[in-house]
Amino acid sequence: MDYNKILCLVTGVSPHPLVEVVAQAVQGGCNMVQLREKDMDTRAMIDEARQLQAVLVGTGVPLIINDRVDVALAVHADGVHLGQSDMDVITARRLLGDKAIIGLSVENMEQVRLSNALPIDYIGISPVFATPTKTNTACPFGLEGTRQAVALSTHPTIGIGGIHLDNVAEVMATGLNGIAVVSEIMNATDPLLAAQSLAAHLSPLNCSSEAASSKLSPLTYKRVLTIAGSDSGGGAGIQADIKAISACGCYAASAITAITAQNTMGVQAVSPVPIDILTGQIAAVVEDIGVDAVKIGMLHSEAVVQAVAQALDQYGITNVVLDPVMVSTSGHRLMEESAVASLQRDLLPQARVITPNIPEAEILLGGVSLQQQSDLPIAAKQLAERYRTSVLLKAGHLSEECLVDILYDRETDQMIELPSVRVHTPNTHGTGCTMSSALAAYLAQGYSLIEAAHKTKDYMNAAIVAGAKYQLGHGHGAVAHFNRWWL
Ligand code: TZP
Ligand code: MG
Repeated sequence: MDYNKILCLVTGVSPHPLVEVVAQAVQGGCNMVQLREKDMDTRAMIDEARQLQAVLVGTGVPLIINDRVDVALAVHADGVHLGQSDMDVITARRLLGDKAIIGLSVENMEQVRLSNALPIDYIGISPVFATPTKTNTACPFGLEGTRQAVALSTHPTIGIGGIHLDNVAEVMATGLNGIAVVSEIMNATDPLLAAQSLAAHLSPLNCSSEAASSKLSPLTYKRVLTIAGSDSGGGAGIQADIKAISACGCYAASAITAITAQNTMGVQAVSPVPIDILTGQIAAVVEDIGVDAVKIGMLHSEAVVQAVAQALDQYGITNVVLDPVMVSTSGHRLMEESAVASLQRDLLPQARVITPNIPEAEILLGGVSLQQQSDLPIAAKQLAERYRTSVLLKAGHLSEECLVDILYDRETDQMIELPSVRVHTPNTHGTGCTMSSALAAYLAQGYSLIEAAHKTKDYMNAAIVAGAKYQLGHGHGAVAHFNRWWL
């Protein structure tokens, strides 16, 4: 997370429906959303958090939950914002893990000083000015107090309280890394315009103070390389991978193994890319751009499998998600018979996690038959042992209405369930490519395998549900990778 120009929308009373105002605020440039509900039942708040997640999925905008660590845990939110009388940040950090964003409100200089030693990601300087939105606040910092707090803090700083369009410029000139607002956006006639107008003041170039510029650093991406085949139809393969990786917040690079003539109806032709061009693409990306994770999809022949195995070895790449693509949903063979043995011997053990569907798992286990849900955990563990890798086994080929994908995490010896309700839609082309790419994107961002799997499943569900509303081609359409429902 880059804290240099945070514009955080904190939810509150509004004349607009909540999801609409949040969607518009994000479109206008809000890059953090904090759900703040002081008097809501737990169940309703979880529900509301999920609605906001559906709005935010694919935008890269984190959802932070005010005060309620339980709600944040329940929905796998990106973090929490805690006040001085909420759960202490050390306990919250233990419960939420290293990757969670934890913000802490500070109300005076002593609290700023103490916060410097705490495991938090930012402080909320609260309030900058007195505000009718929250009346039980401490004495406002004012501009001079905010400047001093910014200078004292070793954490990124976000100001809140009484910040409006007419004072945002002087507020940002104190050196704050960002601002949080309720009423300026929630009460605006046009929330998109309000967010846009505030965002225009947040360019780092406008932060003139030394404190702010000392915290400025060039933005960096988390980078995912996908090694896979091209799908001219855009729903699967490299094209789906690039969309999913981007939607999940990473920079996508590609090495194409084969070119297919393909659409929603099926695969009409496959032409392999020469091996030296494949290895050339991998070298070009790794040696210049670098990679934080690699996703591997369609590998057409034994020579391709060997070339990829060798490249992973040569560059010491271990954060690898391997989707053992063998047959397309339309029944077209995408991997030559001879390549399968080589994949099993030389490549699967180099993956951090493999993502087979049931027919692929049956082949990889030497022809067993997986008939029902209860077979899947056993199969996942057997695959993990046989190929020395973690396994995300997808349940989609079973006939159940409730689909429970299984993750066996070999790193921590844990088996977890990833449930979802089956969506009745023909638009399932590319789900495997999309899912493995999303998983690689979350692993690139440093999430643990289990956290990444939960986030991937949430993203997939939203992409399938959103994709079901569209008609594309005459066969199996694609999922909606960029699930911004207002577009
Ligand atoms: N915490 C300190 S002030 C405040 C909160 C939640 C309310 C800020 O609201 P507004 O409308 O942006 O002044
Ligand atoms: Mg609180």
